[in-house]
Amino acid sequence: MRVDVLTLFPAAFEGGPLDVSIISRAREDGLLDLQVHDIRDHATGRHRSVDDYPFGGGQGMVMRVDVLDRALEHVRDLAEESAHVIYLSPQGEVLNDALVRELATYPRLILVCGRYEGVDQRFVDHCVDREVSIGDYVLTGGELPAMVLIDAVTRHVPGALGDEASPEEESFAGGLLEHPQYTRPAEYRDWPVPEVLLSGHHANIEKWKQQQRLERTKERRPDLLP
Ligand code: 9WO
Repeated sequence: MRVDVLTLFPAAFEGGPLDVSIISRAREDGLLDLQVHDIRDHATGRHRSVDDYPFGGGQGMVMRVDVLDRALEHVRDLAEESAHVIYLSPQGEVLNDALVRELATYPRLILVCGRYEGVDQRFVDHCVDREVSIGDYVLTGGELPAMVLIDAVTRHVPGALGDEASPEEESFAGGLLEHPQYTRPAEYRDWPVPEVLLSGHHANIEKWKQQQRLERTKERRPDLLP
């Protein structure tokens, strides 16, 4: 999968979470081709400004539609594959497991990161395929949400998790939260491991795990239950 990012802060993507562990290996293996582009490269005029005052007044600055459109069309033309264009904003559809899986089926995504008070609505209306939020809070820009989206989607690119792991059989795949997990040492302070897990009785262990998943989901996330 190819992902292009449009941002005013390309440095935010260097030496961060996309440069370690599973995502780093997916990039080395050619499963994820991630390219980050500076929106300011497409600004014109003596001041190279990318933002301006909002029509109608109001606080702060808005990113200009002409600069964004030029940046997007330049990046779109860097590859042949058709691209699905996503703007990260709190006004978007909230990212969940189903949306992550859907986004992972596109051969190419272009992620646009806003700054300031947002982008000119004409850019969203005419250039963006979908607006995505990672949760109901406001940040200082779309860069961290873009990294979250890239991390979540890359895990679903075939081969990215290695041969053993599959994103099919994990939290949310079955619509429930995960059961609690324990490892050695079996004895530590007076903090016991649930006895059934040490019993070797596989049927009982599976029953316990399923019960834990149901109980936790009922307790913590009843909205996930059918
Ligand atoms: C800032 C602001 C300041 C004064 C009055 C109104 C205001 N609105 C905003 C604002 O929403 N700024 C956003 C910053 C504009 C788009 C990029 N920014 C952003 C994206 N913050 N949070 C996100 C985001 C994206 C996806 N999921 C969660 C949060």
